[in-house]
Amino acid sequence: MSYKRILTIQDISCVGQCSLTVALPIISACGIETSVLPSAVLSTHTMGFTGFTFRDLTEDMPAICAHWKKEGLTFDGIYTGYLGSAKQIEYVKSIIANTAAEGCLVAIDPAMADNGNLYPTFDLAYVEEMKKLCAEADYLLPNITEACFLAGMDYRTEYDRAYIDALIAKLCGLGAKNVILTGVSYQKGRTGVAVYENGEMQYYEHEQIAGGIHGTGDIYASAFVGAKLRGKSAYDAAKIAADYVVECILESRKDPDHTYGARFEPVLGKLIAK
Ligand code: PXL
Repeated sequence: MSYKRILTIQDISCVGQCSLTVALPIISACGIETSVLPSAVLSTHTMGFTGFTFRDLTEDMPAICAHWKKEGLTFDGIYTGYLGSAKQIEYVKSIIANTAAEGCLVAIDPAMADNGNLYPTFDLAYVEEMKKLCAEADYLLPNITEACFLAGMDYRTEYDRAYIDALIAKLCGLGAKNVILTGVSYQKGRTGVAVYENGEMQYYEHEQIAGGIHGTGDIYASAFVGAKLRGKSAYDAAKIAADYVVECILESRKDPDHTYGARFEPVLGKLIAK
């Protein structure tokens, strides 16, 4: 397996176990050089904390991209998550155009919504821009809420296979080549991932652990990207990431007061082993 370098573009939430503070250690643990481009710096993430600071780094992006271009730096993978502004999406597309190595894997986690609602810093104008970024995705990794915003479909908590198929068809209509849809639950107590790749749908189901923990979407996407870049199939990477998230949640449950993020660190060894 050749040594690979990935670029991940998402925010630094200084405290909160999400975005870059999760992606950098997890992808590095997968044995991949991980370059970072912070989209914004926040004192904490935006869910459950109030009064967080927010420094948008949109205007730093063109010069960073120009420097990388001058140095001839390219990436074998580019993975985007929570971004700082709608305008930033234009710059992110330019970074992909200018720094993707041949065969570069582009993974887009729309990271903008959950449980039927957009996160506090986003609006429908951002959703419109995110739709355009979907066209760049070799792998689009939304949860159901994000998929609904992007697809323009109603958010439902109970649904059938036809609803999931319709969501995924609309995401492919935006230009996403393959879709990994998380949080797909067809029966109580169980949840899973719909893996749509090369026109074929597969589903991996596992135990659902009650009570939401923040940041698990970021853990999921990071583990998926790490496993995929290490040569796993999309289905195997989706399964490895799902099992890892379950391990992280079980680990976090040891302290019921620790709800702002998942304790992914003590179980990194299990991910590495896979
Ligand atoms: O986990 C997604 C995420 C990333 N970054 C910030 C967030 C959130 C979700 O709320 O607030 C700043």
